[in-house]
Parts: sequence; structure tokens; C-alpha cells
Amino acid sequence: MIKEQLRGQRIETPSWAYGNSGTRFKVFAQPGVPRDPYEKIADAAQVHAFTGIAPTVALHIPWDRVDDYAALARHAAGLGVGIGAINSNVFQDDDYKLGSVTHPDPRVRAKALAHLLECVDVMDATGSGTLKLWFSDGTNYPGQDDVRDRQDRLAEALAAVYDRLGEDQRFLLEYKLFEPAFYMTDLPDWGAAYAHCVRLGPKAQVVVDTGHHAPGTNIEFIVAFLLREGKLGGFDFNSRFYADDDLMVGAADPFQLFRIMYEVIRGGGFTERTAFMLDQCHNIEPKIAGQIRSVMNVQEATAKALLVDRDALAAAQRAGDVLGANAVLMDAYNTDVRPLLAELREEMGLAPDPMAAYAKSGYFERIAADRVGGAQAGWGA
Ligand code: LRH
Ligand code: MN
Repeated sequence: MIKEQLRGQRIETPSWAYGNSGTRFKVFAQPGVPRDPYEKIADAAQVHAFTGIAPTVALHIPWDRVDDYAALARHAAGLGVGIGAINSNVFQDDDYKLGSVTHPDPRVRAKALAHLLECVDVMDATGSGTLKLWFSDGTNYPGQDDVRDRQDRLAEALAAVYDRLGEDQRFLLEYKLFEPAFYMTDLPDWGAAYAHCVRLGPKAQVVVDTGHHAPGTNIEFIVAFLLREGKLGGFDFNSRFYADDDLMVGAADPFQLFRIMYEVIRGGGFTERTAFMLDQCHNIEPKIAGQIRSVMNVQEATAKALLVDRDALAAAQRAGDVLGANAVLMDAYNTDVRPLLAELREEMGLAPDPMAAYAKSGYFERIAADRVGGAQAGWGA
């Protein structure tokens, strides 16, 4: 039963994780980095080839802009993967210094909205059903702009995008506590995102980026709450020790990832309606191997969460047996699921250890040798 559920797991990798990334201090280039979306998708296909559970790749526009999106989708299909969420980008243009859809100047707001609508065109062209909207919009000093007016502008733009969505399309609204704004962010937390989505309708849901909360936030509570309301659209998985570090999911806090996946399963969210996406930057570590490790981290946390003895837990909870209930959860968390997953991979026709198999494949050496010249992909900032 658990193997069956794990076999159906679907994790989406982000095209930008295969490109160069860094911090304001330095972006370290790496050998073999893709030069275009076609090569990014080829790398994403490797992650699926060795894990068997990463069949889609998210795109970011304009980083992944091409002349023929249908051809890009066919290229992906030819490699055994599909195009997942389309990510908008209204955070890198000079015009967006004071905001994008919340900017005081209607000309800038119109420009930002036009980009969001262009991303829906990309969804149509690639067959993607999901638009992910993150806004860097915010202010750095009290009084810089009117909080209420900016919310009105944001709501107006979201309504226009909502109306443009097709029958089987939806958008996921992403909140973030701070950065790049350092006083007020227009979509700072799950409550603000949830309120906008409730007002808009069923095609608007919230995405939980695990790096976008204040330290100490109980993220699994947010997950349980949003699931209960039918407003959890998905995740941007990564991990952090301090801020939006975008490290490998489960690397900083594997226990938190387990608790999140337990609430997903308990809340009926372990379905294909929930977008389990990675949103990470491999600033110093090899990127494809980093993605494979990340997919495995989510898979391990999921397997442990599926092992929770729900009946024993419910009985202990009903009995007020605090230690007993906690022990049921910890027993699952402390279970080594690696042998189970190795067995599952063999039953799926895969190598039991994806990291070792990928290393032995020589793919990295090949792309490092082939991908010489041209401009390596990055955040283009
Ligand atoms: C913002 C964010 C958002 C993306 C970007 C790559 O911090 O999490 O999801 O657009 O990272
Ligand atoms: Mn994100």
C-alpha cells in the first residue's frame, strides 16, 4: 500500500536550479551548466530518469523564453518529461523598483500585468495548467507608499489574471515575509495570500515556499489549515538555516519536512492536485546531483510520514496520552526507509541508489565536455 502511494509520487524540478545562481556576493559558475531551456530540460530529464518521480519541470519567464514553446514542450516530451508550472517574473526590470502590479504609476502596473498575461499564453502553448505568481513588491521605509492602496492595486491585477485563466488552469499565489523589500512586503504571509485567493475563487490557491517564513513559524500548521480550506495549491520546497537560503529541501531540517508531509497526507493533500515543486539554488554543489538528492529527501520524508500508525495515533490523541501520541509519530520518523525505497526503485526498474547510478552514468562528464562556449544560463539579473 505504501509502495503504491510512493510509486505515484510526483515532484517538479525548477529549470533555474540547473543554471548558475548565487548571492549578491558572488555567483560561482560551474562546468556543464546549460546555456538554454532545451539543455535545462535535458538535465531535468536526468533527475526523472534516476528517481522515477520527477516527471515535470517548471519554467521561469523570461529566463526560459523561446520562440516556439510548443517545440520546447515536444522536446521535453521526447525526453520523458512535461512542462509544469509557469513562473512569472516581475522582479528584475528597472521599472519595478517601487513595485510591479502595486506600483504607484499605472503605466508600470499595466506593463507588469501584460507580463503576467503573457505567462498565461505560455501556459496555453506548453499545455501547462499552473501559473505561479510571486511578487517582490514591497517598501523599504515607513510612509514610502500607502499599504491599503497597494493592496487595491494587487487585487485588481490578480482579478485580471484570474479572468484570463482557461477552464483547466489555475494560479498559485506565493507569499514571502521579506527580501528584496525590507520594511513591508505586499504579500508577506499565508493569511494575505489566502484572503486574496478566497476573494478570487476556486482557480486561485496558495503555494507554500518553505523558505519564506519568519524563523520559528510552524509551517505544517499553515499546511493543515490551507488543506482544510481547499486552498493549498502546492509547495516550493527548499530548506534554510536563516532566511530564504534556498538550500536543498530536507537538508537543514528533515524533521520539519516530515511533519509537513504528515499533515499533507493527513489532510488528503497527497494527490496530483497538490504541486510538489522544488525551488532551490545549488550555488556551490553540483546541480543535477543536488536535484536528485533533493527529490530523494522528499521521497524519504514522505515514506516516513506514510508509515505513521494513524489508528494508534488517533487513539493516543483521544486518550490525551501526550507521550504516547508523540512516540507514534517519532517511531515513524526514526524508521530507516532507505531499504524500502531501494526495493521500490528496483521494482520500478531503476537502480536502487540514484546518486551512485547518476555518478556512474558519466552524464556530468559528457555535458562538462560538450557545453563549451555560449553563455551559461543564470538568473540573468
Ligand atoms: C522568490 C522565489 C519565487 C521564484 C524565485 C525563483 O524568492 O521563491 O518562487 O520566482 O524564488
Ligand atoms: Mn519560491
